[in-house]
Parts: sequence; structure tokens; C-alpha cells
Amino acid sequence: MSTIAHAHPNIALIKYWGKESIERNIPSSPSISLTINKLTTRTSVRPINDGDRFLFGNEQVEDEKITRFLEFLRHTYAIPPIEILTENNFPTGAGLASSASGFAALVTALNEEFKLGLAQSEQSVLARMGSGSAARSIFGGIVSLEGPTWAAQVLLKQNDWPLDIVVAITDDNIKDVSSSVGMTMSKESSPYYDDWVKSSETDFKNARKYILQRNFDRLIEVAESNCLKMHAVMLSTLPSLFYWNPATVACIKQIRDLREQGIPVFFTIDAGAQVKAVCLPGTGENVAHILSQVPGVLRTISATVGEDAWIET
Ligand code: 2P0
Repeated sequence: MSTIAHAHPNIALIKYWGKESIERNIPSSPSISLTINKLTTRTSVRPINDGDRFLFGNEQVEDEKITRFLEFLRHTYAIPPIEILTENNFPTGAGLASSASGFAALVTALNEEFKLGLAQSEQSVLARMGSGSAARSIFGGIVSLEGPTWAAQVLLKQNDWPLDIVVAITDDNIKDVSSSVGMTMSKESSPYYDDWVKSSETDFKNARKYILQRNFDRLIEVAESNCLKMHAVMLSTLPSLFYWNPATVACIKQIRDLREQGIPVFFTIDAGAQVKAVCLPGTGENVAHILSQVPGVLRTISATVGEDAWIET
């Protein structure tokens, strides 16, 4: 017998890049994301007699982040040795927030299997200890993550503003530098890091206001600017964190051209080469068609805003 949970990754509109505390995994700045349907992590958990075992797909793996996370949980909860079996229906470790959906699904499954009785906000706090962005994937809709609690909160529910999302996949490979390592490098070496943290606070407040107003035009400005500022910090890190490829740049240009033509769409890019186009409801199909023809785009995924993490019944 096992418990199975599902969770969607999320794409950040206002980004988290840098930690105030590594030990407690507290971000340096608040963030906002869209939970994205279509992309899903499915995780099953069951107690076993010998030591913990992690399987990714059908392959047994060592995962230091999961090992550390379980060690942390066992300070508080009586969790026996377990087998965790996890699979993603999308590329892993390629800037599509697989650690967000991964830890959200794991916490959701553990809460159910071991009757931990945790409210969603408590699950969010726990998921954050596994991966900062995972705090946001406990919830569907448009979600914020800010102090002092650093539990994610829902700004708009899944159907309140059903934006279309098109993911242009330009590279299926695992990124060279993980987000956790990259963030530490940026904090230590980017001359722009302090300004990034400061300006993120303002971007967060503005974006939250525009989202609650459903003001897409103003959201475009703040989301694209925040994304490019994060990549400026990445680029100015020593050694430089350069996640883009020529197709990433071509997609940015195409999305800006589409906007000039009156199509309501903006881009955002996380720690990887994929480009996410966020569009007003009803425009995603057209945007997907055009982005799929950009040289270097391997394929597109069309999605919309997703739901809370859930238990498979
Ligand atoms: C975000 N990213 O806000 C930003 C944008 C990547 C770029 O959160 O160290 O995997 O596990 O807390 O959550 C990726 O960082 O990092 C991330 P950890 P995580 O979505």
C-alpha cells in the first residue's frame, strides 16, 4: 500500500534568486508565481523495513536534497524508512521547476501517508525547506511567497484569471549549475545582488497589485523587467551563470514582436533555457503556433493555470 500525490511546478513572475538563510532556506526577497497545469510530478510514498530508497522513474538514485529533507522532518515527525517513487511528465532539472513540484508532491504524500495533520500553509513551509519554490507549488492559482512566515499564499485562485501559458522548450538537458549553488554564487560575487534584492521588494508589491487588479499591461512591464534583472545578476556572477541559448533569445524577440502586433503576451525565463510565454486567456494557441516555428525551439507545451497539489484517490 502506498500514498500517491501529484503537484504542478510553477513559473515565477517575480523571482526568488538568493537566500537570506541557507540553513532555514529563507529567500532574500518575496516572489510570485503561476502554478502551471499540464506539467505534473507524481510521487508515491510507502513505509519499508530497511533504509530509505528513492526511485526516479524506474531507476534508484541518491538524492542529497531529499536525504537532508527527510533528516530535517524526522526531528519533528515519526517517519519510518520509506520508499519514494517519483516521475515527471516533463524534463527534469532544466529550468521547469521540477524541484518545486517534486517537494510539493512529497510533502503532500507524507502528510497523508503518516497522518501528519498539516494545514496547507504548514505543508508550504515544510516544502520550502526542501526547495524554496516548492512552497508555492502546494497551491494552485497565482501564488505569493513572502516573509515573515514564508508560507505561500493564494493571490488569485485557479479560475479567477485563467491565463494561457506556453512553454517553449529549447533544451532538454540538465542545467550545469543548480539553482541552490547558483544563488550562493550570485550573493557572493554579483555586484548587482544587493540592488536586485532591494528592487525585488518594489516589483513584488507592484506585481501583486496588478495581479489583483488583473491589469495585464502593467504586469507585462514588471514581470519582464524582474526576469531580466535576475538574469543580469546571473550574468554578472563569477563565474558567469549563462542559462540562455540562441533559441531563448529568438523567443524573447518573437514575443516582443507579437506584442507590437497587438497580441497580449509577455515572456519569463527561470534558471534554464526554456521560455515561458504568459498570455491573456484565448491567445495561447496562436502564440504556441508561432513559437513552435522559432529556430531552435524543440517543441511547445500549452497550458493554463493549475490547481493545488492533490492526493490520488
Ligand atoms: C523562482 N528559481 O522564483 C526562481 C527563478 C529559479 C529562477 O526558485 O535552493 O530550486 O531549492 O530553494 O527553489 C529555483 O530555486 O532553489 C527558483 P532552492 P529552487 O522560481
